[in-house]
Amino acid sequence: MSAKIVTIISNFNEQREILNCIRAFRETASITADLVVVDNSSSDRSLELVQEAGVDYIAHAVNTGGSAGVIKTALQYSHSHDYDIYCHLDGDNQHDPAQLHKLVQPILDGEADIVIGSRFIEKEGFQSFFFRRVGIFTFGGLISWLAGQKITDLTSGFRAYNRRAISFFARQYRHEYEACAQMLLIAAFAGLRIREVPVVMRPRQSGKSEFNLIKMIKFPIYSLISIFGVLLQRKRIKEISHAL
Ligand SMILES: Nc1nc2c(ncn2[C@@H]2O[C@H](COP(=O)(O)OP(=O)(O)O)[C@@H](O)[C@H]2O)c(=O)[nH]1
Ligand SMILES: [Mg+2]
Repeated sequence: MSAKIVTIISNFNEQREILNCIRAFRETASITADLVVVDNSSSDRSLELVQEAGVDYIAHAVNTGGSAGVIKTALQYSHSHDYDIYCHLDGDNQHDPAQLHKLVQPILDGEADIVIGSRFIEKEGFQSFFFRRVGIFTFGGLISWLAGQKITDLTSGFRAYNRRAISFFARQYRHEYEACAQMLLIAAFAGLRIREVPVVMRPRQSGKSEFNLIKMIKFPIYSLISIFGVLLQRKRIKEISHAL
């Protein structure tokens, strides 16, 4: 029996790239999967373009203040539509659908619950800018140590989640998580197996990254507070994960 897979594209004001992203998926995806776009209340024409392209979509009525809100919706959608695997692509076309099989295979082989596409294993393609790499490296080390699992590309959204991970985050874990980093620590405490695979990412061609100067300053402070918050809830996370 083949796995039921959904690929969800995160969109916020990606009018210049969203169609390239959809086209790349349709023409080059290395897996068979349904396609859904989650729009985080874009103010440009991107949602219209998605509608014109005839892709299924979910449109948030209000912006959730960052991409984590899209991932929550995507996990809930995957759960309520009974998918075995949810693959995530960013709408800025940085993630290559031709590499999706790399994310899905460890799940099909029963080796992982969450697979992260990491650009820092083979160090090819877009590597992000220096200060962000320093942040990813520092917090990656901290999270890897606390989680007991090696994570090199903490902020990579290019991921696949299996049924256990989908179910845990959609159904059991009701608390807030703001960032990718915090989410991975929660996952590790819940006993979910995280695995990284090497991928090559493209640089963003247009639009703006959500990591601007203010976020770069806030990131280490927020991350430390949220990591501390997760540590305090460690016991409870373990308890609810037993209900999986
Ligand atoms: N800036 C921003 N991006 C969002 C939001 N919601 C969803 N996204 C999408 O999240 C994805 C990743 O964002 P991006 O800024 O490229 O992150 P980066 O690649 O890690 O620098 C993109 O596909 C955005 O369109 C939001 O509220 N703000
Ligand atoms: Mg991006």
